[in-house]
Amino acid sequence: MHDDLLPAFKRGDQRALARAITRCESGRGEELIHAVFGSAGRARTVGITGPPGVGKSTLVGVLVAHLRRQGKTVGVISVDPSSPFSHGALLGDRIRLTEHYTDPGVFIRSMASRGHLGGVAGATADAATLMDAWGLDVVVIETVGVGQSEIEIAEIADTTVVALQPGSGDSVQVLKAGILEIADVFVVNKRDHPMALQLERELRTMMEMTEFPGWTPPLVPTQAIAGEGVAALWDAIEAHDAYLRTTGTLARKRRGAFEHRVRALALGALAPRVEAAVATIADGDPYAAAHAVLARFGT
Ligand SMILES: Nc1nc2c(ncn2[C@@H]2O[C@H](COP(=O)(O)OP(=O)(O)OP(=O)(O)O)[C@@H](O)[C@H]2O)c(=O)[nH]1
Ligand SMILES: [Mg+2]
Repeated sequence: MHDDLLPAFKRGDQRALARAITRCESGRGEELIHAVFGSAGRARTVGITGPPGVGKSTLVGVLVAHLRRQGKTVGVISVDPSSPFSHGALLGDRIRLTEHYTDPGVFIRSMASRGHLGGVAGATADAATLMDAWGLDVVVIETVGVGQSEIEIAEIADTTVVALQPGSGDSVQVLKAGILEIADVFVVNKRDHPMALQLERELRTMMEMTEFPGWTPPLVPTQAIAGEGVAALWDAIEAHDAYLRTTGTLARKRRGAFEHRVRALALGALAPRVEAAVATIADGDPYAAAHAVLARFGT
């Protein structure tokens, strides 16, 4: 089925991992995922999200360095659903990981949805599964923005870090957009900025007004360009991981992520068939027409 891809993947060949991800991205990864998903579930997955320019990539870069010093191998997935063309030459620049490109313990990939049934979140989930099954210890997923697909991608990760920056006035916007609900850890980056303490105060006030069932997200100030706060950030991620494991929340969370993927795949497969049926249905009562469409699927 997969020519030489699967054996090479299992041997730990990095190019095989890259090819496997490409195959999944283009919607041809079903058999591959089937063959390797039993080996996944060991990696720690961390999502890093937040508005453009807050320093997510700089943070990922220093986090990768921190993890490498601990001897951990790391996969990085950079997702930018808003610009499917930000590949190739732009990638190194955009994700600021150039110093890690030659490190065999670091695997870096940018994502697009292309032909994937589950959209960009589905392609990202497959890439994370592949990196995990391939044997990377930590998978970091960077997503730009605060839209629905970012929130979806956050659902895939065990721990979601929401990064904000001072002086942007977007803290309230971000929190309105449902980001407060998905954050397991808050980062206030650019703490060298004069407004940094004010943003921290704003966030703490908002958090005091919120009921957190179980886990209260810690707030970690960082200065990513200087590598400051990165150890505290990883400690916060580890603390969240310990919470997930000791309370049984991890199993629930992963079940949620699993259902999310299954739903996306099933609906993704169904959507074009519904579209085709709708196009051929005669004008008239929309309810009766909807029933007629469903009847074609035995519903
Ligand atoms: N002053 C200051 N600047 C920083 C800090 N961290 C990152 N920057 C700068 O902020 C800019 C954006 O950094 P990126 O890491 O590319 O931000 P990003 O969130 O990944 O950006 P997108 O991927 O485009 O959304 C760069 O010019 C960084 O050098 C920091 O702690 N302090
Ligand atoms: Mg970035």
